[in-house]
Amino acid sequence: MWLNIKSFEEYKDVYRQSEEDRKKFWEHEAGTFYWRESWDKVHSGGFENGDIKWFEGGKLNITENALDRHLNTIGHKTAFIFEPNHPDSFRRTITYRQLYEDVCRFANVLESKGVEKGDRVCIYMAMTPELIISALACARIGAVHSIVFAGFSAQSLAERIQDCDAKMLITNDGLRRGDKHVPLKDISDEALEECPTVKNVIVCQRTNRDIDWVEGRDEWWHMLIRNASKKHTAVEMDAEDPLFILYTSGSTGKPKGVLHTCGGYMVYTSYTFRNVFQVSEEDIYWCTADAGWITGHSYIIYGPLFNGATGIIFEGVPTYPDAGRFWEVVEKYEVTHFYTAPTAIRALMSYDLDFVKKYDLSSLKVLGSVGEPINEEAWHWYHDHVGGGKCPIVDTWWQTETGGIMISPLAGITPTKPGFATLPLPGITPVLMDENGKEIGGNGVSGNLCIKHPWPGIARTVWGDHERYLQTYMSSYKGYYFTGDGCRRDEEGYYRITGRVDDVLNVSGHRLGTAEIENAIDEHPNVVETAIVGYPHDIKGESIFAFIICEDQPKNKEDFKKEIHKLVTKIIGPIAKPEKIQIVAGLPKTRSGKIMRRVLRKIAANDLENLGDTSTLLDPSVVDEIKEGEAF
Ligand code: 6R9
Repeated sequence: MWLNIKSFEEYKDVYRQSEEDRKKFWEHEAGTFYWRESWDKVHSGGFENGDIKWFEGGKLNITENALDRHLNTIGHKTAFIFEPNHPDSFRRTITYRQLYEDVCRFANVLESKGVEKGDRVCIYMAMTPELIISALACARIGAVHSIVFAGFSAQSLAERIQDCDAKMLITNDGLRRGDKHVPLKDISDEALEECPTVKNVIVCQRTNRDIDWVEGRDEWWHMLIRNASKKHTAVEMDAEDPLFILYTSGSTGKPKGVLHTCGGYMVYTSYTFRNVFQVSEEDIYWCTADAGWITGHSYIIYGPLFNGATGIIFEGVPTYPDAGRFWEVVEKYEVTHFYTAPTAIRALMSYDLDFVKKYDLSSLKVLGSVGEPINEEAWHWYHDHVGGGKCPIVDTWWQTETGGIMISPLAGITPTKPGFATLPLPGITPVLMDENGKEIGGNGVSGNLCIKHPWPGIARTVWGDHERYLQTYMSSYKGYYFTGDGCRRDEEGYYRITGRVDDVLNVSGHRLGTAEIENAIDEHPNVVETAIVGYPHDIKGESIFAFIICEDQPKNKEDFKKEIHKLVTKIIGPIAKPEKIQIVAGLPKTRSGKIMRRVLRKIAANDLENLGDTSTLLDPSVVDEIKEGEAF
């Protein structure tokens, strides 16, 4: 029987057991899945050498656990409800059997196009069932999926395709998100000019707009699946074979392709989904994320399917056609579990409460939060007005690299506290580190958050750059995984994540590297150098501030800002546009040439009193000059 914790006492008990014998704990969890052959070794490797393996030698196909296994028991149960961008558009439900057949059909299509085990397939699609079918079909044939959020630019898409040498691209003609239209096929065409490895493009119809067509390369989804068989024998994978790559921003350089493998990721996402959300058979679970982010991978696609849950695939945005959209959907499908990001809550809080009150939200049992720290005001609004004061909030802390939820309340079981991710899941050992790289013991302390022991869901490498993997996560504190987050453990031992301590921004729950944005802005012919920092923002959590050194003073600042926005949108995507720009003569640099961002962050936040020690700067006078300048 798989683990399904039902009381706080049991949680504490299980946590203790997991600490006493980690291997036994995870082996038990893994034993609840269908494996074609059992593993030779539960676990090997560690953070010292970054050679972590789980369930090695075990043979499986993850889709047999997500789909085939359910056919005889819940084949007729709804796996997904698809809710389109506009409430009046065509919506549909898909049972587990239908999903299984669709995945098999598409797996056959992929194989007929020559995609083989280990090949990379890039998916750049609207939030529709076909996105999920594409990912699962890749997993079924052993191809590695790389889903790219359909808000990224052609250049970002091209970089991600090139980095992993993807052989195929699956996309839509276009998509609608709120009242915006995104021409996915045009963007793909532009990206593919730079991507010689892509031999086939499969286009799924969504907007029916005119698109260009490359004969011999492009094919329609609906034509290809027409005669494909609905039966497919899944390809056997080793537990440690790659499952997917997902690109995420780091503090330096271009985005990294975080790699997850089949066995460990399966065990971890399934276990965390079941215990955190406590979804039962009749429940309707809705995670509002996009499948282009890790939350979508783990808690729209994989975790819920392993557990036979009914989920919602939502194509839209919270404020279209109006700010009642989320609550309209909750009422319509009698959603029981609702999982979203603080930025969405804060955005909706700014509208009239009538948008919430208009709908019957009494079906809700559990609310979830993910992506960034949730401020107390948003927590209370969510709790009182959405949850009617009766639904526990699970504030789930985790990362692309962790594969699944790490620190979180178990719904209805762990006593919650606003702003706290509360306690680690059994099997996870968080530690706080001081500046000297030593563990900080006891409670009522703050430090950098590390994880002490490997868990099955941890990313195994950065695609094509294992050195960077070691450097980023395993070198700051030898023998530990470093999360990049700061954290406080209060008197009761509860964890509160305070935000990134590295050069990663979290804008509306999206991770962006400062270096990435700086590099994009530096492409402007009139820009000499840029320094990006984040500053607090009421809705986005954090917003982007650019300090720019120009060659010549721009004649018109507003025009300059527009040019910068256009450039950033082209190179990265609209989410990376700086909200504020200030033109400066110099940047505060240390003698070793590093930008002292701490000072710029204070200036951006208009906290000019406590700039701290600036004596180590090469030229401390630049700080005064920047303080006096004005942003636009
Ligand atoms: C799942 C996801 C990871 C970063 C992480 C942290 C922040 C995520 C949080 C949270 C406070 C929470 N973060 N969940 N901070 N409380 N409940 O968001 O992955 O996109 O990789 O971002 O997001 O800073 O390090 P990812």
